[in-house]
Amino acid sequence: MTSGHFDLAGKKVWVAGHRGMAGSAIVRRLAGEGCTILTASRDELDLRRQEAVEAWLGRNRPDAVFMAAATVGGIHANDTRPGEFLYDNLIIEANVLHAAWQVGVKKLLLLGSTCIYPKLAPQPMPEDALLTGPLEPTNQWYAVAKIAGIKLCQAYRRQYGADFIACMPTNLYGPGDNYDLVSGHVAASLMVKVHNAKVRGEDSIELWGTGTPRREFLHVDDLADAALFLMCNYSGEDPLNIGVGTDVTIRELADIIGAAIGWRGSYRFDASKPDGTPRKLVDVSRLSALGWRARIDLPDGMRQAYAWYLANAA
Ligand code: GFB
Repeated sequence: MTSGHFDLAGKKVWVAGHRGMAGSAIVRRLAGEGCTILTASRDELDLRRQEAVEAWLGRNRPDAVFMAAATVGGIHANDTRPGEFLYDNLIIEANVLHAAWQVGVKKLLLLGSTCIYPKLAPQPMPEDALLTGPLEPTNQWYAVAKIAGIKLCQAYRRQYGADFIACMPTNLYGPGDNYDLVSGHVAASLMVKVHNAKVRGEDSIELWGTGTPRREFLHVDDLADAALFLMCNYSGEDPLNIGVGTDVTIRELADIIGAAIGWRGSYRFDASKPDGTPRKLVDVSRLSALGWRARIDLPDGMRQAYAWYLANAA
């Protein structure tokens, strides 16, 4: 593992995907760093168009790139839109990384995902579990694209000496999430379901699957802090996990969200929806050894995320 300091002050920093939950948190976190933050709206720049990406990067010439742009969604979206999840993510990563290398970007951080690990990886999952077994079928398309992104970073580092690094954040929650019940991830979806049940005076909500899978949840402000930490302090070929080190069952998550919102009730289980990977807890020992750890615990983070939802999205 290699460390090396990269200073953001005075630099031009592009946050690709600044409208998404992770990208917008990185923009908020960069505010005090003394850098010029570059963003491009989807109307201005379609990242799936290679010439457009090359032209935009050629004009703007960032020093550093946070690569947070991706087509993302929860387990159902991953399972039912395989073409979009594979094509969009492959082409966006290839366009951004290649053009970034061409214009001489000095540092790039790619956000991956813990779904890159085999379905039955050892728990907690160490970084070297990558490519040691079959993927979870529901999100294999997204996982293959993210694995390709990690490999692009490694390949450009080896062949061209580009300082491109990759990280694997665990499941995220927080301000700016996708609150759509069909395409969203579990944390935001359960927040909406519990909120609606409370408002309507209902005493039960629906959970997909069995409620028994275990997931680890990282507040997106912690993710943004970790992303800046790695951008400034890490330079190496090995991708690094970002997580909190503990997980909960989906049923326990629903209880935590209920407590944050002030609702208690029972759960109906929809067996027609998939459970996905039984457990997805990352081994955070490499990131801890570098000196970073998450600060926001799940009950506090959920209360804060719900306050944001009430103020901005409910
Ligand atoms: O967050 P989630 O959609 O994705 O679902 P994954 C996590 C677990 O929550 C699954 C259950 O076991 C779901 O069956 N669940 C229960 C629900 N109720 C609900 C609900 O109302 N909505 C949703 N969405 N889930 C995704 C991957 O996997 O995680 C992506 O598909 C990505 O590729 C992302 O890696 C971080 O954690 O299973």
